[in-house]
Amino acid sequence: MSRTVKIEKKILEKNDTIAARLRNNFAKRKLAVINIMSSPGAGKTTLLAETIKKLSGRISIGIIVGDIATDHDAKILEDAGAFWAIQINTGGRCHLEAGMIEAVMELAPEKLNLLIIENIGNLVCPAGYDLGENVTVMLGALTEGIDKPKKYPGMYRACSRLVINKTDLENALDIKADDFEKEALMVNPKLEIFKTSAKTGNGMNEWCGWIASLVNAEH
Ligand SMILES: Nc1nc2c(ncn2[C@@H]2O[C@H](COP(=O)(O)OP(=O)(O)OP(=O)(O)O)[C@@H](O)[C@H]2O)c(=O)[nH]1
Ligand SMILES: [Mg+2]
Repeated sequence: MSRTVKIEKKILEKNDTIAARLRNNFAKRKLAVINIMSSPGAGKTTLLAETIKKLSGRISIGIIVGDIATDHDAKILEDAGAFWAIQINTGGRCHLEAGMIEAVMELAPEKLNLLIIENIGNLVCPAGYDLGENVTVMLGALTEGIDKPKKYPGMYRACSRLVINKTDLENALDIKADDFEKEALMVNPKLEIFKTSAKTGNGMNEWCGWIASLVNAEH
């Protein structure tokens, strides 16, 4: 058992070293970087596709998407107007690691001014792996139920922003976004919160306004 813990510690230390190097390189390039995490199907790709459609005329957005298999999401985001979109298939690993990001950044075009990393849908492991980002965003969907912040506190504490998505389904689910917000704030009172429907566009102006404000901001 103690051997397992030691190996895990070593992997995380290696990840942190690469993440620090990445952060340094992102800063040199003046590149804002977001790591967005959620459970599978909460709406990351849909939200990002709508975000890119709104902002791609003004901002060169690069996307790195992690999934266990398929290039489905990268294709959607490329079609939405991403300046650069690349898919990482982990084959079975349930999270992205800094080494994977560093490897694909060798292919990134110079002209990017915002990089968004869509992490693998999973409410546990991605929270433990620094990817050199400036901002960590958690996306919770009303369809998951409002007990999730308390059941997965590590993820909610690892993030500084929370998007509560699928607000169009409030009535159908009989779950209020305001109640989800209260639960999340009990776990992490510092969360800054957006409420969106990537389907109807509700709340998208506030979310996209914040995303745009990250470009050229001091990191
Ligand atoms: N009603 C509703 N459906 C949504 C919303 N956002 C996403 N969806 C739907 O939810 C499903 C999953 O959305 P995705 O964007 O693929 O979710 P994801 O988080 O990227 O999923 P993974 O990458 O597999 O983890 C799709 O059928 C979307 O159309 C929303 O705001 N409202
Ligand atoms: Mg996706």
